[in-house]
Amino acid sequence: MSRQVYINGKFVPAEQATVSVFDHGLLYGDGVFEGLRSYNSKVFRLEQHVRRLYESAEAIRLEIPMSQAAMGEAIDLSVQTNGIEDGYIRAVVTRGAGTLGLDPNRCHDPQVIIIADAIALYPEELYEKGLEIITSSVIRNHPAALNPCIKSLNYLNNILAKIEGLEAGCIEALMLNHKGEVAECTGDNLFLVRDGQLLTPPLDAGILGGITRGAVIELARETGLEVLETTLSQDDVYAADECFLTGTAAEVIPVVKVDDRSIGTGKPGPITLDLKERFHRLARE
Ligand code: PXG
Repeated sequence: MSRQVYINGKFVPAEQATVSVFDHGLLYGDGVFEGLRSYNSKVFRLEQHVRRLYESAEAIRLEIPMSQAAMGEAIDLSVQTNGIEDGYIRAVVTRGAGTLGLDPNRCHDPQVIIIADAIALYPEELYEKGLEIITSSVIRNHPAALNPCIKSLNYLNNILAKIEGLEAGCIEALMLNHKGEVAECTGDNLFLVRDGQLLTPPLDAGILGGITRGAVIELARETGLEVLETTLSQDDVYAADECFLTGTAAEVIPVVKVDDRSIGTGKPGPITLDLKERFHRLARE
């Protein structure tokens, strides 16, 4: 059976789930999205993702034509309808079809789309060996230009950094902010371990407040680790004992090299591996 895609209140076969070429989501990247994950057919931190979707929408003054509760139900239903156990879900809200001009007031029909699919996992080997990443020359969007807290359909900032990473043979790339501070990776947040403390850039470094990031901070505090949300430099990264990334797709993944510099022992560290296990259990419990 073909995939059933939710679009504006109905489930239709994937091939029939289409939007207008005049949709400002396409013409201008004018819209918002969320990437969620299901484990055993249950969506991880559904309410938080839905809240973030609505916060993103509010930030771009896009009114989503349904309640948060109805959105949550539609996301759950997308997973059930497609018989998905471990899956990846994309929720998208576009500004809708308008005219060939920026004016969002000419768009009257926001499109609500939910796609539930199987998850494409990173190879297990990467979790055992750890990632090698580079620092991209592309800086993260200035928060006063397009705040990285908004998960908008305009991901070019991250995509340009991702291209640079891929050209260097890396599946992730570290992005600095306009002040040269460590921000995050193209689709993952960054953590360091230094002297037994967990460090991660604060939201005002210009990052997306990752839901996995939040869960890992909670888990770390539960185990008695001190967690500091603090400004980090590239040198802090190079000098760290351990480094890892967090994200819905990656969960917790160790980083062992940044810009050809080995981090710590050059192997995934004990605190990273412990948090990776704890998150794995939390997501599946
Ligand atoms: N930073 C950025 C810029 C992100 O886009 C994260 C951090 C991690 O946040 P969560 O809430 O997932 O812990 C993200 C989100 C994909 C994909 O298809 C993943 C993200 C964004 C866009 C696409 O893998 N990650």
